[in-house]
Amino acid sequence: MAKKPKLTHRQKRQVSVNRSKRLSEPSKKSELEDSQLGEQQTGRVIGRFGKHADVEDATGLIHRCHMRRTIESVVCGDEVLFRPGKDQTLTISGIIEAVQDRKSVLTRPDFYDGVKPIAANIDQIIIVSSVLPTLSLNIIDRYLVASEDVEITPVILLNKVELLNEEQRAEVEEQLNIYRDIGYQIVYTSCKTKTGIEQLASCLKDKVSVFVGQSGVGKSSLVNALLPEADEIIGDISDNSGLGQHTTTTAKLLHFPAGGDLIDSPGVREFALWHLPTERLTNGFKEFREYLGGCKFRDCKHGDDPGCLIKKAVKEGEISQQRYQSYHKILANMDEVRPSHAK
Ligand SMILES: Nc1nc2c(ncn2[C@@H]2O[C@H](COP(=O)(O)OP(=O)(O)OP(=O)(O)O)[C@@H](O)[C@H]2O)c(=O)[nH]1
Ligand SMILES: [Mg+2]
Ligand SMILES: [Zn+2]
Repeated sequence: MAKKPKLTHRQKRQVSVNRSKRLSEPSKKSELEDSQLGEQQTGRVIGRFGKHADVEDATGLIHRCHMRRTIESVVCGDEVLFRPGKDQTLTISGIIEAVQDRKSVLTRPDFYDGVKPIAANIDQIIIVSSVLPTLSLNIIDRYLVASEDVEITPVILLNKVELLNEEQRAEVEEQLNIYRDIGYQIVYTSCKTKTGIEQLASCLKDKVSVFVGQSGVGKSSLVNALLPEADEIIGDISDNSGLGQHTTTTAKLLHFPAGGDLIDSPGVREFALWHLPTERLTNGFKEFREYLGGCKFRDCKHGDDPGCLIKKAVKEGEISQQRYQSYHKILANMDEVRPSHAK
């Protein structure tokens, strides 16, 4: 008996990609007949689940669509060319034929597939954090790096602020002022008391925004506070961790009556950063940029290297100690969590 050939990692990955492609191909029977489809038109993806997508046409009608096999990926916010189904009584009647070039795309690394898109054509990323169980600046820093890397403006939002007493509030503001000082917008909200909801609404007006943040910080609660008719499902918080249980499971795009859209997506809770080369991580700390290239050694690690301008800026108070430590923490962690094939 011939020995089974040993596959390289790359070949194994290709085999698995081919297999999943075969699985996702519609059977001949279910493929839509040309005669069942209307004229090609433009639309926008407002929902994405399994192998289907909801496409909104120019008149606001929603068509549940299949996708042509040639299409690599379709995500919420995508502008597409599609053909609606003539028979609207079918649950899935149309087909997406092409995805238009994306103005921006939020991505996340996938262990097997490399980098995967999560949402497209977004203007700003709202990084939602909460004071419960604790405010994690390191997580905010990771989301900031991811936002800077895809060149989409981030906004930092702190929710559940009604839980803070005056002293705690002052402490939290002092911590977040580091971000304000380097040019990021900060919004404080409470879904319980409706504090800051109006300010948030004006920050989202006429823009396409996406909420990101850990489970349980209150993303869907904020959606409901902004758009009561959205009626998003709100999760319970686990007593042990103070974190949520991943309640929202499909991505959707919602419209504000006064203008602007909001994407609440489950895929953007965790921004792993291991797909980023170190230079891109460093560049994601935007206050570091003006010093980069000026260190004594070209391959400066900005640690204890002699002649490091970043370190000097930290010593002189130009760069916050907190952000500097956070940078090194992310850097150290990236090597630990990066899958071996991506090293
Ligand atoms: N005290 C307080 N609790 C809040 C506030 N906003 C949301 N919560 C609670 O936080 C919990 C989680 O809220 P969700 O809106 O489901 O959180 P999420 O971020 O959408 O979570 P996932 O969908 O799992 O990612 C619920 O128990 C909410 O009632 C707030 O401003 N104050
Ligand atoms: Mg949710
Ligand atoms: Zn340096």
